[in-house]
Amino acid sequence: MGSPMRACKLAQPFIPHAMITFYNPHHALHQGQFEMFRGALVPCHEVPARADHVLAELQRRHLGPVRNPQPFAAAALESIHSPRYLKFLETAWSQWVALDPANAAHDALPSVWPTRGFRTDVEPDNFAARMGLYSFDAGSPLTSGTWVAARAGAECALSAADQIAQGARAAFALSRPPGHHAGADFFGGYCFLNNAALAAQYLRNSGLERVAILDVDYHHGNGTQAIFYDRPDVFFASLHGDPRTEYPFFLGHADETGLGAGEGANLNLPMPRGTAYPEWSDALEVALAAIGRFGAQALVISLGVDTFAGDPISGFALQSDDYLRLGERLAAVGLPTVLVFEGGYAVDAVGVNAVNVLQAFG
Ligand code: B3N
Ligand code: ZN
Repeated sequence: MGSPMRACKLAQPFIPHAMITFYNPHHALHQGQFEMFRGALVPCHEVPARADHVLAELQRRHLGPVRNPQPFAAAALESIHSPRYLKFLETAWSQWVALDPANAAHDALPSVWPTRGFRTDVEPDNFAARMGLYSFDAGSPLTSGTWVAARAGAECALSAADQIAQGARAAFALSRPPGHHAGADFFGGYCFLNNAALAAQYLRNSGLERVAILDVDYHHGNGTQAIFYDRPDVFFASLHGDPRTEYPFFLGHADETGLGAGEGANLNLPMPRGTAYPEWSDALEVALAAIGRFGAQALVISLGVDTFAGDPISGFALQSDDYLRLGERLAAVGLPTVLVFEGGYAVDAVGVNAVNVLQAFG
């Protein structure tokens, strides 16, 4: 008797319960040229090759199926982001080129922002002013393909969350551009749509009452924190470089514990430059214990691997093997888990490091 399984034509070896990956087929449409650093334009660190390396390593190790994301209605993005911000992102490139056709040759970067005492309720007509209204740094170039790439990246996170809602143990969103710095109505830190927040909200909407987000990227996930700061139903825990010295500088201190109904549902564990796995994993245990006390029914991991010792823009000292230990530890939590790709700029190592987490997760 032939089984239905034998009739299937599998592109990859069949591995029972293998983690599914949702890969953004449009990610390379977002390819910034330069970011501002210390007064100069330097080549972007957040490059398409990052995701290409992760995909290649996944395929080299035959770590489960890789699928394109499914499409989602606008309401899915509006569950986290404001309609006026989404409209801006969708139309920004055509507005930029309409200013001057020559603009098509280079990316749009903000240069003016509303700081304390300025108004943000009135959307300016001026394009540069709108860029500033909807951003917080000059390191995140907006390109011709940013909207299409960011939307498909968000759909990877939503598709991964949908797998969990349907009973899968784990799913990986190979999203690019990353997301955890993006707020409800602002971009920055190479991020435009908050993929992890969208996944967490999707899980809430699918009936789970308590969801935890654990952010292990080197940089504090200021956007994710801001989105859920006053909410008791989504716990946010973050391990990151101390914002007194590390980007994004203005959020991520240990005394940020949540607001109002969300008091107690935010945990920041900042650490000094040079932190290596022994101390870092102590903080991981603190975060996991808090997530356990919260009673999370599912976990979303903001999986940045810019904690790697060789990362060119970060300051921790994790080694490639440490990501195997991280994956094992996350699996031991025993919760349905969405893993969402965030930072990691040591391009030659990013595939090995990210896939070490996934392989050890099992
Ligand atoms: O921190 C930087 C930065 C540091 C070093 C650089 N070199 C050595 C040229 C260049 C830039 N820039 C601020 C923007 C950092 C965005 C981080 C995005 C991220 O990974 N978030 O998780
Ligand atoms: Zn990062």
